[in-house]
Amino acid sequence: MHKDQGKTGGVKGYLTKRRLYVVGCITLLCFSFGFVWNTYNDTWEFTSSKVSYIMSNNTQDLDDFHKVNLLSNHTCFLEDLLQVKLPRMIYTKPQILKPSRSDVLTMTPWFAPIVWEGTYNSEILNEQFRRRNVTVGLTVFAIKKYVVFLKKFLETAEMYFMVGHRVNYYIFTDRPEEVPEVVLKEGRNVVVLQVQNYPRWQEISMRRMELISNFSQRFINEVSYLVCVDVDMRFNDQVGVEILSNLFGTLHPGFYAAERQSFTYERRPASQAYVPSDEGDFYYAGGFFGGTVMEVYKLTKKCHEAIMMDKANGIEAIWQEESHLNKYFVYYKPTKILSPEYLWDDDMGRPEILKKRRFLAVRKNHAAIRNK
Ligand code: UD2
Repeated sequence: MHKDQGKTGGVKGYLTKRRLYVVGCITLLCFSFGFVWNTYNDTWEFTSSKVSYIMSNNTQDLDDFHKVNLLSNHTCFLEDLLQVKLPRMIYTKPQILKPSRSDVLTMTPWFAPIVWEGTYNSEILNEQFRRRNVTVGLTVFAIKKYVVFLKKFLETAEMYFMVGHRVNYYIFTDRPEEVPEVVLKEGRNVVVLQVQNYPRWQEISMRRMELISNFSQRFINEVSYLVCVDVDMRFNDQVGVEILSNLFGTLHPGFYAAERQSFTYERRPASQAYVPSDEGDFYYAGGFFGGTVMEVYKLTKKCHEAIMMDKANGIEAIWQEESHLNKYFVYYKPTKILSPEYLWDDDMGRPEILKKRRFLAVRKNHAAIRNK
């Protein structure tokens, strides 16, 4: 027998006894290492799932603990817990027994808040909306001579409207070349939408419903909310995310304290805007409403259809689209209502309840500006 053959004759000339011994030792070492490694991992998994178990519910019985342990998926829960970071939110605590305003109604009977100065904290609201990276669309019509209002409107909007948020100004006009250039802050854009004009100012005012609904296909891809306002206005104080909600309307400055009977709703049953004398909550202004693009689409489409039906029947509502808006809000209640702070006219004086005048009518000479 060859000296390298030994008792394992089968491996003749290939593995010697000594080599086999070395291979055996290495194999044994590998197995031992694997066992130690697995045991270490199992112990770690056990420990980490135990941490998550303890954190989640320390009153569970042992069966539950085993279930949790089995379900655990190699995640290091402890590390995850250490990574959870939430911003601190420091502000004055709300006081249940001390309402912030007791001089005005701050909630409707259908639980829609009415927004007055003192009823909200803009720091909390700004934080919530910024996290959602919300973009707001502001629609405004400047047809014919009304382009003259755009400069002041846009300049003051840059100072006070949705400060710190993303804004698209959608300017509907028949005179795109007359839209003034205004310096805009970051994240804010002017979009000029060329539209036709009409001879009568009433028609221009009413057609806003049709145009906003027609452009909603575009708006839905670009903004989350739409705010629809008159152009012969200027911002005079902050108008921020506190106004945003699914569907909102604004109390008309001339009627916020009036009784139902004095609201200038359309009272002729022949009109689609007709509201019976024993219905209605508030009188809303045509010059400031809004909501999500979808809700504004539904509102403007419905109002436009009603306007067209009236036209076919040879009737025009007393306050044009404002009458149709008011009819809509009787049956589709707004989810938030803006106080007259958000649409004021200094000709109405300065009542005590009005802590801010955020959006003010610009005085205009009707004869000189309308139908021109
Ligand atoms: C009230 C309403 C307005 C509308 C109107 C209907 C308020 C503050 N305003 O405003 O929203 O319901 O009654 O009668 O509640 N426009 C033009 N070119 C024109 C005419 C009008 O661009 O030639 C646009 C412009 O955006 C203007 C808006 O239509 O702001 C409403 O017209 P208005 O301001 O002359 O009507 P007014 O003041 O009676």
